Amino acid sequence: MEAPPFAYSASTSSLFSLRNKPLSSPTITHLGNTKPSKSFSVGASSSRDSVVTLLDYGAGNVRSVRNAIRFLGFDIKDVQTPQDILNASRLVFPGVGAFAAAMEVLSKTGMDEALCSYIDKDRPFLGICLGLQLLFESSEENGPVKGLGLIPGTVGRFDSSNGFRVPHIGWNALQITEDSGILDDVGNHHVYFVHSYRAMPSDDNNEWISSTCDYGDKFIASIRRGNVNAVQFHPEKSGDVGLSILGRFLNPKSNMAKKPGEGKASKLAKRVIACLDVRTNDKGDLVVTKGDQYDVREHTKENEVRNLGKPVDLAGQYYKDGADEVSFLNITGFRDFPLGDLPMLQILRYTSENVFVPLTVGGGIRDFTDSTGRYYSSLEVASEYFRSGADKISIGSDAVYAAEEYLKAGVKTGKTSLEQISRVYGNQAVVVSIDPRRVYVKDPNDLQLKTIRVSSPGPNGEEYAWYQCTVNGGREGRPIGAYELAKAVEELGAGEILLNCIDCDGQGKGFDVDLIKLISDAVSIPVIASSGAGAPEHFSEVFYKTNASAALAAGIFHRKEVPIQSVKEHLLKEGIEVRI
Ligand code: 1PR
Repeated sequence: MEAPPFAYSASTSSLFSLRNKPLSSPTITHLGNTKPSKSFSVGASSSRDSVVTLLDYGAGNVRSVRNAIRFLGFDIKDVQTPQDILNASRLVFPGVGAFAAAMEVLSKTGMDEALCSYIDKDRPFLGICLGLQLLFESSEENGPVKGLGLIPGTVGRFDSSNGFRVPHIGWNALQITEDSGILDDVGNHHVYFVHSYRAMPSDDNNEWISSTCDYGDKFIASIRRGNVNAVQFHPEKSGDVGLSILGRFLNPKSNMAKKPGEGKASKLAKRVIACLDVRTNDKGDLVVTKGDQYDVREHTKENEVRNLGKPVDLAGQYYKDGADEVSFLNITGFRDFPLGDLPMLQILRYTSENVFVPLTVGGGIRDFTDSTGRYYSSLEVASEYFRSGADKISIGSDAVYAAEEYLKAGVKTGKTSLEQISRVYGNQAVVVSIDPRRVYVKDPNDLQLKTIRVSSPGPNGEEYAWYQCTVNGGREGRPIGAYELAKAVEELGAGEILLNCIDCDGQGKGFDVDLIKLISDAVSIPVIASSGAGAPEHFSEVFYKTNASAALAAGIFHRKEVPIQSVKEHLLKEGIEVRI
């Protein structure tokens, strides 16, 4: 098997040579690449001021952090040696991957000592996510594992037994202490978190804490001492609010050109996600399309693929409109090979330069042998997506096969794409997209699969149904239900479920509440409700009646029937917390 193109499992001598190797970058215009106007100008006054040193040890996607720093008008110098850390005038450390692997790299390269010395001298530092956790004494993640030991305390896993979904994914409010530095003005706003482990406040670390967050437990959302800052959330994925936090760190003297507007954040917000189904049309251009029950062709003589716009332009528009996340589904990925599909990777690259909320990409994530006999593991495919700007990847067909195999054998092989990718990138980076179709039955005892009593009877008066999983874009039904699949993929390492419904897709009559309730009650990972949104009321209905953490829509946004802002205003009016 090929070695994965990321660094921390490889020898540390290759540490800085492997990462972010771009594929060739053809100029592609049909994707759309309109640059949204910048709402910030933080700018630096001298050329030395304009350089930010970035510690990227090659364990995953820090492209978004790079993009955000560049967007704010700064250049990046990558750390190559421990001395680069000591010479930095300001250092950003966006930790990614698992705690133990990160510590191993830092100690093998001598970066650990350089970091401790830099921080001890109170030099400007910003740690992000794992970059905060590593400052603590130890972590329970695959451990205990020793950390840098600068802050008293142990990083532990969230407790999901109290009903809170783990990973903690989404937009949450902060409780800010008085001297919060770069977090000034953030108190009333949501910022984006994605993690399963967290550090807890104690008498010993109290003096470090600049904000906490409430998610089942009260955990440390940020620390500050002098010029040393670290945040558990992702400023580079927190929209305008996040950019303003980064901007204040990069240039403390700057007055941000635009302060985030007023909000009323108090807890975890429900997310509204815009989804772009992408595929090549008959002219060979990659377009955003949208199906009715997965049929994306116009019912005309030409029978063309429905073309609803350019992917990069639409993603940029949805970001400006307030989407909490943007998902790209390469809907013919099951038959094409995504690494041969440069435009899809280009879409991610262009989009991530200007869109500062999480990006998910799905389609075709599986092992593949190309026409020359070259074998690519699903991990390589996912790695390329991450390097191109994805924050999460979504697996469809391959997750169905993995779940079937697991349920049949009763043991995990550790070899499925789901297991491999979540082991390397963490389960918060792995979404499983389910494409079920409702199958009505007269008698629930006829089946061994989970059957539910449906709220409206089937065509022949059937009162029960099960939800059959499909693969290959709904083309093939499989002998496994959505309920069985969801539980199996949670065990295999999925961090989130994107729950489509073929019957409801493109119908505009509302989400399949029966299905979404069934699945969101069955698992303890977040569930994204998808398919069928036709009006803002459908979003409030799904949040009232089910435990969905997010709701996704496509058609109503592409056809400009309902703006994202109207959905959010409606949810707020209904007393459902959303990010503004
Ligand atoms: O199997 O790993 O290659 O992944 C393929 C991915 O592509 C899966 O996530 C699968 O859901 C998706 N997909 C495949 N074919 C289609 C199709 O439409 N012909 N799209 C397809 C799935 C569902 C949602 C849609 C919502 C909301 N489309 O993406 O956006 O239903 O739509 P609405 O708000 O307009 O009702 P693999």
